[in-house]
Amino acid sequence: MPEVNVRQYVAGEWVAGDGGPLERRNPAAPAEVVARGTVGTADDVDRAVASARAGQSEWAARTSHARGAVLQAAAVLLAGRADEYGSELAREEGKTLREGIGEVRRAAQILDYVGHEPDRAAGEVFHSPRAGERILVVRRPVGTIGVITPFNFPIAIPAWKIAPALLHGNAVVWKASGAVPLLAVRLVETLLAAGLPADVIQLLHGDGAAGPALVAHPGIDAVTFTGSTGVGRAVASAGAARGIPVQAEMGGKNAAVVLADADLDLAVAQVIAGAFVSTGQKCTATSRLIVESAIVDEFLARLRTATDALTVGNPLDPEVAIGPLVSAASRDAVLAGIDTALQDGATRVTSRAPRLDLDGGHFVAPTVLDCRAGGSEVWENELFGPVLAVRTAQDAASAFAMVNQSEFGLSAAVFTRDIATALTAVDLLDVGMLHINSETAGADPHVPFGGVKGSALGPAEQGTAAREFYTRPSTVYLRGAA
Ligand code: UN1
Repeated sequence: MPEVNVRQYVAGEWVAGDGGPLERRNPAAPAEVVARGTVGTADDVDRAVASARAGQSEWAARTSHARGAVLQAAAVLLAGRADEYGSELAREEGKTLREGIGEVRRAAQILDYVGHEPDRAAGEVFHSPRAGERILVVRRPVGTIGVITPFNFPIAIPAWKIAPALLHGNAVVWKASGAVPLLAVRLVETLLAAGLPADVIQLLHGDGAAGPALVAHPGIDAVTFTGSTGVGRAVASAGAARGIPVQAEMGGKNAAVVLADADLDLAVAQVIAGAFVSTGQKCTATSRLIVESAIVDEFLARLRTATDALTVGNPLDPEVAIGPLVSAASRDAVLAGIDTALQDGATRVTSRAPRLDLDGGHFVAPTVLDCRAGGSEVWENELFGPVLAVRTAQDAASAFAMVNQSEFGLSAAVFTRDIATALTAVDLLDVGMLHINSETAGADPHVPFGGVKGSALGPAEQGTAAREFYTRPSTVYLRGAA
């Protein structure tokens, strides 16, 4: 496929960024350039914010149903291009074609769900202690929202931030990850083709100056961010210094607990999906496995067989289950993390050597590490790759305590056939999302998505929860004049 010249969308025009070159190569075959352009600068941010602010009030003055109709139309357009954009996504990001197409469809589903928000309840009505009065709580737009998105879901995460921001009457200045500029262009093109007014969305590229400039800009009224915990906290402190709300979705070290009474076939399949799909590059990926001691030998044997059977390679090949890491730097960091764990006493459960040299791509074989005798670093810290660290617990109670011994609290999975054990997990686990008998990853558009502890700051995303962040309440004491 030819390389695409990716531009920014600023003040109603597709323009080159003022910054240095941006070049995105296929992580499975780095000789191939997928997209080329230039990155955004603080000047680009200035122009984008000014344009967004100029357009916001007119957009907010439209009915909510009119705004929703634009999102619904965008959903239809996006679904119609799912194969094409999904293939671009796979070439740009490295996840498999099936996942790439699935992600574009998912983005369409999110736009459609949010596009129907006007048909849902819009606020609350309270009684008043005073005769002849009602008290309404209505929701008003926040203003102009800075949106900062990661590489790993190039269109689904942007959709779940941008759609509710727009629906609730805000304008958006979006700084996309420099690793996935092409899908960012596709989403903006789709929204414009669906009838979104030009100045309500602005797109900036790159991982340089634009992000910090956006967060610091006095014209930005709130920032939503997904990425690492380190950057998320920096964004949150910059936001706090300016007195604006920040929503940050950050790291995870998500555990799957497999208890002795679990359906082991189900558990193996789901743990593998959680740990290795998207090459482990999901904040919701399973990166810790806690197995009840009584079944650890059997479970690890099954896990090893199934993991060894996963085909790694070109994500466009339908036989391939696991694509490359997003970059050479990520691959090197993941390989270094594995080495450190092995030097520290962990042992490799899987047969394949982690380093895989295929077409010069950034591949790492899916790797399971037995961390019973060492490897606390890989047990505690997010590697963001296809690496699963394993420890054992004597019983459910100690397994649940281990889940909670983490600075993170995004998602967890518990595999058991005992409903009482499952309900205990519901009560005890400090996570934003708990899966009973399914993998740790995944997020439906109509329910809250979020974490606790080091995994998140601010209100949850998606579903009706999104309204918390993208609106501000206004309490109205309503009386007649008489
Ligand atoms: C999913 O589990 O399907 O960055 C979505 C991430 C999360 C999204 C996960 N914010 O991986």
